Amino acid sequence: MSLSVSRRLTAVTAIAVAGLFASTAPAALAAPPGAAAAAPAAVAAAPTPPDIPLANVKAHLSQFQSIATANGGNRAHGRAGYKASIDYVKGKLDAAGFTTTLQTFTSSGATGYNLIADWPGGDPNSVLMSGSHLDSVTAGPGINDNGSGSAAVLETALAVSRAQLQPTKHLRFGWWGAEELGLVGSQYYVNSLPAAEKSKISGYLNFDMIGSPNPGYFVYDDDPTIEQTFKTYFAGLNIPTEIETEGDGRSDHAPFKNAGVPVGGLFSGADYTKTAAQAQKWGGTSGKAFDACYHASCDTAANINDTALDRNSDAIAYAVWTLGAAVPVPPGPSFENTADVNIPDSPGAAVTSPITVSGVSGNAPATTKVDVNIVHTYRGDLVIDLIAPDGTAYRLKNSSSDSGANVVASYTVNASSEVANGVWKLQVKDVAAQDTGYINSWKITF
Ligand code: DTR
Ligand code: CA
Ligand code: ZN
Ligand code: ZN
Repeated sequence: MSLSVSRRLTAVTAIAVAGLFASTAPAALAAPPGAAAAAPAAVAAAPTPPDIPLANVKAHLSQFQSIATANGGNRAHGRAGYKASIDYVKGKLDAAGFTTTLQTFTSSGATGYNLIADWPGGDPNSVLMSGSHLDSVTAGPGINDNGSGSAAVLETALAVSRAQLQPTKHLRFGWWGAEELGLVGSQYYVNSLPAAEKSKISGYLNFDMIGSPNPGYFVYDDDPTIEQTFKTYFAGLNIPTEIETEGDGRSDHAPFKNAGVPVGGLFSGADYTKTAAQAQKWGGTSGKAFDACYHASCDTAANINDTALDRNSDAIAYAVWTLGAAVPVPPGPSFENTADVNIPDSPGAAVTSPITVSGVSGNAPATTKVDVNIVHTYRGDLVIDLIAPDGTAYRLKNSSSDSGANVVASYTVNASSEVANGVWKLQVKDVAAQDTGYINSWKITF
């Protein structure tokens, strides 16, 4: 493991220079202050999803309100208002060219209905499904819970028709009955699917309460790719998001998740209280519920925040177009340090190269990517770790008898328990005598 003289001289003179922090973040995320902003990395351009017209979504909500008003004030399972809601949604989809199926089931002695709508075309063995429950509680019209999700999913489906979209995947949409009785309709649908059909569903996107009057922007943290799709969308709007933590089992994605289907979704909050920190970043009122009319008679057409409904509706379209078109999801923001850092031969101390991450909301993803470029004459000498801002070490590479030169590699780390912002470090230690080298550059992508 001897060094050539020139290599040795280089190694001796190599010094750490001021870190050059470049970020290739989505346009809306500025590079860290003082950083040399690199040109944004080229990413596969996802087909341009449409803007979902807020007025169209609100028109569906107005219909749901009228239906409730004309049918005892609610749209609950087993009541006339629910069946009228199903008939309204089905009529729109039939007219738009969807293949619709009305699935009936019985719950609490009443007939329930699921509506399934398939957009003709796409790979029948790779189905992207979007859904929402259409029923309300008996106490009120259920315009936010969950007219909001149902109207947004409906309008996204109608946008697919307007665009005559020809996605790679097969697109399916669902409106569930009797969710308020305990996810009855969606569970019935999943139970009714043969295993072979279940395995064709590449993802299920759930939208239950997405227009809360005192809104938060929550993203389900289930499937990492679906989660990243939504986070990338909101990052493009410079809107921070949080992970939805109220309860995995609390909406219609649960039966799909329990059946092994990748799931994700969006949520604007229910009866939990908005904190001061959340009000600081999202606006609205701290100390008040995200939706003070949750499961109450006041959950009417007035119980909606238009901005949240609009943004979440557009996010649904973005996800359907991006995931359905099977175009690689644009990566999240990345940050790089290109400063050379000399690695002393064993038994020298470990060295580190820092990257300061800022402007990234929430936690790092389960698929945090670390690209490493190390010049060294015997890479088997090297132990490489990623050190999170809180000091947690993630082993990237152990030492070995690999006598090859250099380490040019990508590692994927589940750093989802780490806050993204802060100082991350690449730590390298040479644990075998002779041979030295230096960290040439490294990059972290969220
Ligand atoms: N259970 C839903 C509302 C709800 C409460 N927490 C979450 C979390 C994620 C989605 C939905 C919800 C309902 O009452 O319909
Ligand atoms: Ca919009
Ligand atoms: Zn509810
Ligand atoms: Zn709901």
